[in-house]
Amino acid sequence: MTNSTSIFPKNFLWGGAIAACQTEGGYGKNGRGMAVSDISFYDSQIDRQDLAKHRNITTEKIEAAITDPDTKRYPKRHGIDFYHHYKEDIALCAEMGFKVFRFSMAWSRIFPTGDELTPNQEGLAFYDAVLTEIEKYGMEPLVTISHFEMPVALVTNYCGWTDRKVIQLFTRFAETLFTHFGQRVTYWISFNEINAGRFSTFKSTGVVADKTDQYVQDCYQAVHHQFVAAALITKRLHEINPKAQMGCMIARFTTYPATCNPDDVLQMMHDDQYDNFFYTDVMIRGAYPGYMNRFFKENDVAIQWADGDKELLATHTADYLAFSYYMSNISSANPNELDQTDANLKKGLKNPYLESSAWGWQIDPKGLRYTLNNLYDRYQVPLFIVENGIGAEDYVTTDGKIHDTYRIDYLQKHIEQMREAIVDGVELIGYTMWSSLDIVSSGTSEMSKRYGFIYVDQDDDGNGTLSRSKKDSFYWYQKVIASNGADLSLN
Ligand code: BGP
Repeated sequence: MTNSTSIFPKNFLWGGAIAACQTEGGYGKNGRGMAVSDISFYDSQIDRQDLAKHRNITTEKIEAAITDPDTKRYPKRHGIDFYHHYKEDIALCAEMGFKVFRFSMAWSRIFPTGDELTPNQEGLAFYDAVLTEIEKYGMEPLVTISHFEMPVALVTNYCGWTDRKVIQLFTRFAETLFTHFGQRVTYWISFNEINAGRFSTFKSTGVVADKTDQYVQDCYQAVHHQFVAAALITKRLHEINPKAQMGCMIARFTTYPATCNPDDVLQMMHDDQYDNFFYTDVMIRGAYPGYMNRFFKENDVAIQWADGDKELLATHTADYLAFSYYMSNISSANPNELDQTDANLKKGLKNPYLESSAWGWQIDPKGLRYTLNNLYDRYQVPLFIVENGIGAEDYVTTDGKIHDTYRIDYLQKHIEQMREAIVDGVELIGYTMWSSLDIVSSGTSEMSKRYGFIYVDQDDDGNGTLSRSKKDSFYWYQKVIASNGADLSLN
């Protein structure tokens, strides 16, 4: 169904998303400190179907990167130079008709080592200027406070989020944003994909596997500190700006049982509980769920609680549930019987009923409708899709166009399912497609894995003019927004 009267609420927040660590550049500029994202390197020999070795950051790689001044080898240090192109980029998003613009404020641009008592004013001034551009076009800013960008000094000095002291440092960072930007921002997200603390630990919590002999314990203790920090800043946000809303966010790993065998169904139940619901149960229901007692016992995890933690989690829960959705996976009691494929943040098992992207991510629009119903039935809070899109190798044709019909097809099918979910009764408040422009890939640091409505002339080695060009999907999305989701037709 591509043409219909709009099902979407009249104030539906259509937009797109980016992250500071994948777009800004401005590395070392105006006081910005080194972030964990600056350790991510591009590897031309990367195996797109097996990113595990690329995700494993070692102490050796960290130490080498910290002393390496090169920027091209570390693509997130230059991003797409949003730091100098933000006015043009925001104007292009406004031309598409965006109602909301999702971006993150890099912690190390405001507190370079994370430990300072006062913020870097030049960093605040940059985000003042970004907000001014967003406001100029009547868009709502949606600000992610932590998007895999913690100062690397917190890793070397505190072992990342395993140290409870980081709660106080993060709260200082967030309070600085709330007081400085005050009423200019209504929608906030505490942690991008907080469940990445289990699947991509270094960039999410700063835990380094070869630095600990209790890796799983440290993963969950670090996430516990993030839960407490999220509750604390939610409390402070509501005190500072009662109209503002704090979202929690997960990477939604939607998964199906490989067969109707009860063993596969139980595996799906556990995967769903441990990989998804644990995080949103704590941040929306306000308490650790009972099923985690079994998991912690079976994995020798003993969370260290401080006085007041339980009350904080119970009292200051998230106002809405944000999530990223790219693909779906399979759960099997006998995973070795199925072929593997790659997926966001971790590997998955192949679903014979689904096509995959060139990076192996399984494309499942109906899985989005299932996910929306599943999450809304469980939590009855507003839902916000803050990442959805397809990474692909886009090419500029001789006539200077970029015919990304596969991206239009992907988005059209997913938006159709969003429409169905709304008819199913789901309260969906917004959609920020990943990503507004082509940016440096989070998992692989490639530029060639392109997601944007806007093509950016830069290759995997950081060469290019950085010129911005409108893809076919730019014009398509412009029409989708103008019709409030009623007209999804290709031409
Ligand atoms: C999510 C991140 C985003 C985005 C997305 C796509 O985990 O929140 O930053 O990058 O993944 O992943 P990738 O860029 O690795 O294709």
